[in-house]
Parts: sequence; C-alpha cells; structure tokens
Amino acid sequence: MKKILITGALGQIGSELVMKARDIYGEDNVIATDIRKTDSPVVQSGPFEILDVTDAQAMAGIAKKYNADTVVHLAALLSATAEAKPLLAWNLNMGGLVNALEVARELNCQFFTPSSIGAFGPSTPKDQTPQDTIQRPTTMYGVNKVSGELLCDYYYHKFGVDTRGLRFPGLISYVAPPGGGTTDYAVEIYYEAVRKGRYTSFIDAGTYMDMMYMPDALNAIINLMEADPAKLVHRNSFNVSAMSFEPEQIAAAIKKQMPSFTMDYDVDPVRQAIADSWPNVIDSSAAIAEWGFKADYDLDKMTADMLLKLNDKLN
Ligand code: AKB
Repeated sequence: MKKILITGALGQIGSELVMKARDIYGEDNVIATDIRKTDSPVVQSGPFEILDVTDAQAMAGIAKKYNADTVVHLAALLSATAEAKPLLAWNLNMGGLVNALEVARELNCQFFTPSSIGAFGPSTPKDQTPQDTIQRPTTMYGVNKVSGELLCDYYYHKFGVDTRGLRFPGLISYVAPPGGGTTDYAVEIYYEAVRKGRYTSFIDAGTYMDMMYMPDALNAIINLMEADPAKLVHRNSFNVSAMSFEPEQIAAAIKKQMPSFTMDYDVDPVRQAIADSWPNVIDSSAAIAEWGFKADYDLDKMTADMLLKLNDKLN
C-alpha cells in the first residue's frame, strides 16, 4: 500500500489530487502538507501537517513520521508571481524541489513533480511543440521548470530515484483558484461569467495556449505514477495537453451556453509577454505512446461542466 506525501496540498492541483488519492489509496495513506492550514476538506479528511518546503529537516521529519514511499511535490510559485518576485521564486521553486528530491532519495520514494509549458521559450517551435526540443525559456518560472526537469532526471540517473513528471498546460478547475499564473484568465472567465455575465481578459485576442480540465490532469498524474517503468523512455517531463484555444474561442464556448455573455480586453503586458513566449500547441504523442495518456474533456465539454459546477457553487 502506498504512503503518499503531498506538498502544496491546498493549492489548485493539491486540493483535488489529495481527495482523489485518498479515494484510491485510503484516507490515512495520503499525508497532505501546506504552509498554512484552512478548513478545506483536505485538512479535515485525513492526515495534514504544516510544512514550509524550504525547511529540509521539517520535510524529512514528516516523511519519516508517516513512512512515506511516494512524494508528490506541488508547492511552487506560478509564472506571473515568479516574474514579479524572481529571487523568491528561485529559492522556493528550486529549494523546495531539491529538498523533496533529497527526501525521495533518502527514503527510496517514488517521486512526482509538475513541469509546465513554461519550460519552453520563444526559440521553441510554437506548433506541435515536440517532446524533445529547444528549451530556452525567458521567464524565471521557465528557468525553474527546465532546471527542475534536469534535476529530476539527474536524481533518476545518479541515485535511481523513480522520478516522473508532466509538462502541464493551463489547468482549469472550479474547486480551488490557481493564483499567479498566466493561464489563470481561462479560469477567471468562468467565475466572472457566472457572477457578472461578462469578463475583461488580461490576455490578448489571438493568443493560443494549451489547456486541460482538472479531472484529466488528475488522471494523468495517477496514470503516469502507475505506469510500467519499463515502458518509459522519457521521465521528466512529458508534454500533455487536452486543447489549445485563444480567448475568443473560450468566450464563444461560454456564449453557446450563456448567449448574453460578453468579453472585452485590458491586456496585462507582463502576462502577455509570458504567454507570447510559450507554445501555441504542444505535441503529447510521447505521453500517449509510453503510458497511454488521454484527455476526456474538450473545450465545449469542459465549459458545460465548469458553468454547471460554478452555478451550484456561487449561486
Ligand atoms: C501558469 O500560467 O503559470 C501555469 C502554467 C502553465 O504553468 N498555469
């Protein structure tokens, strides 16, 4: 039976991954940690510990206390926050990662951490971005993600740690907000559609970015972690995408369900520059071939579900 330690458990991915992992592996076998405690179901439904991931000793102590055999390291700053606070991002994103990898090495744990489409940069091919390609990002977040991918590969080759990762696109969900990301507009738009029937986009018309609905992202994490290691040619990290769209297309998908919905633009130059440096659409074929990645939600199916769930949540 797995004993899974999850950092950043109250974040956008953690809030849902903890609950799903507790369903699959048992409530007591998923140890949620975060720098703060809230009244989230994550805190109420199983073991929870306060943890600052830059504190290596504290992380090792919690992992030993619960005999963790798997580490899922999610705690990180997203792209726009990292651009505003680059030194903090380096210290938190890289310091937290190396601490988590050290725990995995010492306790012989399986290891997962997300990378991102942010690991690509302006010199990367923009369309059907290959699995193995140029990675020269121009953002601090991207520098962290490429360094993280290399570090995870290093721990696999040097120490035999079973490291695995995914290059996530923008993740869309109705449970916990993302916060500080460039793709956040594609989450905000649904909240504002339900609250106000209109949205002002900080990302400009014509900007394509990859996206994925959270249920597909959670399945991708579980399926990759359960995948037969003999079939993995790559490890850190796999391209995975479910859809790619520009702001007009998500607005049009909402309009199909809510004909009165309107959108205009007030472009944020910082987040627009980050978005412009990322691919339009990445190629997920290595993930499909090596461990059977598949996504169930396209833009229309996700939009119908988001609006339904947010109507229940907000009204
Ligand atoms: C962000 O926008 O920073 C994240 C990501 C794509 O990694 N959602």
